[in-house]
Amino acid sequence: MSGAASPLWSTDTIAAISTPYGTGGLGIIRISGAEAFRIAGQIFTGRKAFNDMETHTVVHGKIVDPATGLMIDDVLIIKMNSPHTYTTEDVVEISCHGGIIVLKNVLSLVIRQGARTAEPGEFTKRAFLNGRLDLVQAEAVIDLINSRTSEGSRAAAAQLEGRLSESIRNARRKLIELIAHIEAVVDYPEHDIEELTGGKIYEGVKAVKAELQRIAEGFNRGRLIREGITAAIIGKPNAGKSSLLNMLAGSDKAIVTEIPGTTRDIIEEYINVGGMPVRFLDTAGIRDTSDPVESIGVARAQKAAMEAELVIAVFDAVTGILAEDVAILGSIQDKKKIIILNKADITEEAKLEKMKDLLQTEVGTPVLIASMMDGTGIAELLKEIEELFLKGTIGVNSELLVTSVRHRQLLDNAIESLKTAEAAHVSGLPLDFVTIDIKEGAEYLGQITGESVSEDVVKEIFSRFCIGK
Ligand SMILES: Nc1nc2c(ncn2[C@@H]2O[C@H](COP(=O)(O)OP(=O)(O)OP(=O)(O)O)[C@@H](O)[C@H]2O)c(=O)[nH]1
Ligand SMILES: [Mg+2]
Repeated sequence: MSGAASPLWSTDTIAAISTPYGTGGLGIIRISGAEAFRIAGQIFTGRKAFNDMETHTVVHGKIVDPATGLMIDDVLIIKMNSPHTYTTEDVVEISCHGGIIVLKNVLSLVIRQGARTAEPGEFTKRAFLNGRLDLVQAEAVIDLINSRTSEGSRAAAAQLEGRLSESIRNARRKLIELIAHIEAVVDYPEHDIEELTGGKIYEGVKAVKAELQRIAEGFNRGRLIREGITAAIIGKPNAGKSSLLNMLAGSDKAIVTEIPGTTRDIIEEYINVGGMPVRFLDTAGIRDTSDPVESIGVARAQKAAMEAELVIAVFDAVTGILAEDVAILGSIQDKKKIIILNKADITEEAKLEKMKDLLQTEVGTPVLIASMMDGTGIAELLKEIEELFLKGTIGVNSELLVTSVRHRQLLDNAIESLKTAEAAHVSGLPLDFVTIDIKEGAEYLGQITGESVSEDVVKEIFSRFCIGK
C-alpha cells in the first residue's frame, strides 16, 4: 500500500460511542489519535488530573464542559499510551452512564474539543494500517461481533489470534523463497546451482499447492458456520408447520389453531444446529384460496421455499397424501428437502409405515415420522439437517476455517496460478516462465493478509463494520 496523502491514512483524532445504541448500565466513548490526551485533559476532572495518570490506568471523576462549568456525567476514564493500544495510537476510553443523551453529550463535547466522529470500522482500520492486525484478523473482528453461534465465534477468535494468517503467510514465504532460488539459478547459471532447479522447484510448488487446497477445504464449513442456512417449513394448511416451529423454538412463537389457514405471514426462528445457525421459517399453508390475505401468504410461502437452502415439507398423516401434497412435492422437486410425516400420535402405525415407504420411494429424500404433541422426530430432524449440510466437513480444523468469500476466491486464484506453474514445468518451459506464475500465486496470498492489497479493497472491508469499532 502506498500514499501518505491518501484519505485511507488519516491520522487526525477520532471519537465514537463504542457500545450499542440504546440504554444500558454503561456506555463507552473511545477516542484515538494524537489529540486524545489533550482533549481528555480539558474535559475531565478527577481525583487525579488526567495528565498525571500513568498509562493503562483508570481514574474516577467527572466530565465537565469547560465552556459552562456544568458536569455532564460521572465517569471512569482509562488512559492508554501509544503504541500498546487497539489502534497503536494514544487512546482514551470514557466509561459513562449508558443513556443515549448522556453519551451523545459527552461525544459532542469531545468533538467540540477537536476530535472527529469516527467512520464505521475506523478504529480497526487504524489497527490494520498501523500494522497491529493483518487483514484476516481485522475481518475476524467483524465476524466475532456478528457471530451467531459459539462455534462461529470460536472460528473468528482463532482468526483474530492469527492462525489462518500464519499459515497463509508461511505458504507465501515458501513461494517467495522458490522465486529467489529460481532467480539465482537464472542470474548465475555459471555457478551451477544444480540442486535448486527443475524437479526441486516443482516439488516445492506442489507442496504449497496441497497446503492451500487443505485450507480452502475449510471454506464450506466456515461459510456454513458463519452464515448458516435458511430452512422453509411448508405444507398444506393444518399439517402442523407452526407446531413444528414452536417445538423447535421451545416456545409458543407462532399461533396454532385447528382452523386451516391460521398462519399468514412468515415467522422465523434461529436455532443452532451442530454449530450452524439455521433460520427456520414457518409459512402459510399452501392451497388454492379466494381469500385475498391468505393468497398473499401462500405466495410468500412459495417464494420462501424457492429461496431457502432447505425445504422441510410437513405432511398430515391423518388426512393421508392429498392432491395438494402432490402439488407441493412437484414444486420442490429440485430443492434439498426433508419430509416430515406428522401427527404420528393419532395415526395407526401400519398406515404411517405405508405412507413413509411410498414417499421415500417416490421422492427419494429422508422421510421422518413425527409428532408435535410429544416431540417425536425433532432430534432426528436436527440430525438429518446436520448430515445434509455439515457431513464431511466435521474433521476440518476449526482454527483454520476460511469464512470469507474474499479469502476463498484469492485462495482459489493462488491454487490456479500454482497449477499453471506445475504445467509450465511439466511441458518443459524455461524457469522464467514458472516464476511468473509463482509470483502471481504469492501476490494473491498477500492480498488475503493485506501484505499486498489495493486501497479499494481495504475501504470496502472496513465499511462493513459498525461505528465505534
Ligand atoms: N395430534 C396431533 N395434533 C397436531 C400435531 N401437530 C399439529 N397438530 C394440531 O393440528 C392443528 C394445526 O396445527 P398448526 O401447527 O397450526 O398447523 P399449520 O400447518 O401451521 O396450519 P396453517 O397455519 O393453517 O397452515 C392444531 O390443532 C394442532 O394442535 C401432532 O403431531 N399431533
Ligand atoms: Mg401455521
